[in-house]
Amino acid sequence: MKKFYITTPIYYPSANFHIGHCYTTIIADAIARYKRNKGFDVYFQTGTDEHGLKIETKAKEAGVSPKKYVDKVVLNAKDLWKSLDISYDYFIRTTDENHVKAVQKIFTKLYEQGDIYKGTYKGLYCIPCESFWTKTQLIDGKCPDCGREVKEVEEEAYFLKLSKYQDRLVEYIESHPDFIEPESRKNEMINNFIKPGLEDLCVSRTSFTWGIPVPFDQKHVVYVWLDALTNYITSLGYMSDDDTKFKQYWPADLHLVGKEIIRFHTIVWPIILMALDLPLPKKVYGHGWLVINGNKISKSLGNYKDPREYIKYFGVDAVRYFVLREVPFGNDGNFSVEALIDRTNADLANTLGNLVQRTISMANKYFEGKISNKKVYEDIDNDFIKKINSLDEDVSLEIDKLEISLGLNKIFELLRFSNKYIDETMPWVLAKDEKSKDRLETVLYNLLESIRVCALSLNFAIPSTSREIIRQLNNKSSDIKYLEDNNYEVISPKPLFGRIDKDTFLKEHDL
Ligand code: ME8
Repeated sequence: MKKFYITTPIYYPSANFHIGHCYTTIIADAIARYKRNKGFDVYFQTGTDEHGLKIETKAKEAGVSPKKYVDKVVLNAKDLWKSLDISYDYFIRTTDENHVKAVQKIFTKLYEQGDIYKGTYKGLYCIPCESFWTKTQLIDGKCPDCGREVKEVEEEAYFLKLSKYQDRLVEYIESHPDFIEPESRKNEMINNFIKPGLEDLCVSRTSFTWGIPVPFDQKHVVYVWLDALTNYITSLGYMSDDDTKFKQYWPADLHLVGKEIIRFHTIVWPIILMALDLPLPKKVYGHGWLVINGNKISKSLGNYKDPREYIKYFGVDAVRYFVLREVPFGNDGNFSVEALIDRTNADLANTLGNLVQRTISMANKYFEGKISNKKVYEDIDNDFIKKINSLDEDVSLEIDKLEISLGLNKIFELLRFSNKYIDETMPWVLAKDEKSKDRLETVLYNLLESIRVCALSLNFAIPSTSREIIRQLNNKSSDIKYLEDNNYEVISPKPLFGRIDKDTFLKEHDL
C-alpha cells in the first residue's frame, strides 16, 4: 500500500486557536481523508510547539507553570479538532518525553559533527520584558511590548551552520521543481533569502529556561526552530528505540504551512535534514492567510471569535466547506460571517440540500421510496451519465494539484446539473401519465445515482453530511461511478442545511 505522510505546523499554544489555525488543519484533514479514501496508508500529524519565552511569559502572567498553561490550551485544541471532525493520526507535543530526548540527541549529533558551534548572539534586549529584538522590530527605537529603552547585549549561544549548506540547498530546490509550492514562493525563497547569503541560525538561548536543555551545556535551552521543526521526525520515532514508523512514513509527502513560516520549512528544515543525512520532504506548500478586513487573524491582534461559535450556529460542515471552497489555495482570502452565510445558503442549502430533499421526496411520493433502473433512457441522460462517470477523475486531477476549491467546484457543477435535469425532465409532469411511469422511475434512478456519487465524492470535505446523505439514500454501493443496476429503498428525507436569513442573523448575533 502506498503511504502518504501529511503534516500541519505545530501551533504555539500561547492562546486558544482561531479560524486561521482551523484553515490549515481543515485543509490537511481534507487531503488526508481524500488519500485514505483512495486507499493510501495515511499518517496525518498535527500538534503543538510548546517551548519558548512567549509561553513562559504568558504562564507567568496567568500565575501557573508553563506546563500547566499549555496543558489547558492543548485540551482546548483537541476539543476544537474533535468538533471540526479532524482525523489526525498523531498529535505531537514538543514537551513529550520522546521528543525532548530525540531533540537532545539531534543537537548533540550536530554539535559533534561540527554543524552546530558555540558563538555569541548580539541583540537588543529589553530587561523588564526579558526579550531580544531586532532593530526592525523596535517601535521608535524602543521595546515594542512595553515601550521602554532596549540595551545592546551579547549572549553566548549555539549556532547552526546554514551557510555551509547554501549551495546544496539551491541545487536541491532547482532540481526538484515540486519541492516548494506555489511557484511564486519558491522564487521568493531562492532570490530574496538564499542567494543573498544565509546567516547561521541561533539555536540556543540562556535568557529563559522554558525549553529543552542542551544536554552538554545545561545553562542553554534549545531555541525554538530546531525544537519545532524536528517534530516531524521525532514523532515517528527517529533517534528512539522504535523507529518503525520513521522507516514507514519518512520522508513526508506534504508539509502544509502558512506563508510566513515557509522560510523555515524550505531553508532551515532541509538543512537540518541534510546535516542528519536524511531525505527531504517531497513538498512544502505555503498557503495564504485568512484575513478579516485586510488584517491577518491573529492571537496578538485578538480579532477573532472561538471557531466553535460558528459551528454552533452553522454546523461543522458549513465551516469546513467554507474554508475549503472559498479561497483559491495559495491566495489570501477574506473570512467573514456574511461570506460564510452566503456560501452556506448558495451551495449547501440551495444546490445540495434542495437536490437531495426534492429527489428523495419524489422517490417516496411516486414509488414509496423503492427505485430501480427501468432503463427508459432519453438523449439528455447520455450527457448526465457521462458527467457522473467522469466526476471522480475530474476531482482527482484538481486535488492532486491541491486545488481543493476547484475539485469541490467540479462536484457542485454536477449537483447544479442534476437540479437542471429535474427542471428539464419535469418528473411531476411524467407522474401524471401512467405510460411515463418507467421513464419517471429512470429519471429518479439517474438522480439518485448522481446524488450517491456526489455524496461519496464529498466525503473528504464534509464527512458528516456525506454520511447523512448516504444514510437517507439507504444504499451501500461504494463505486464512484454510475451503476446500471443499483437498487434504492430510500428513507424519508431530513433537511441537510437550513437556509439562514443573513440580515436577521446578523442583527441577532454578534459574531
Ligand atoms: O508559527 N490564516 O505557530 P503559530 C491562515 N509554532 N493560516 C493561519 C492564520 C491565518 N490568519 N493564522 C495562523 C508557528 N495560521 C510555529 C510553527 S512548525 C514546525 C512551527 C496557521 O501558532 C498557518 O498554518 O503561529 C500558520 O503557518 C500557522 O497557523 C502558525 O501557527
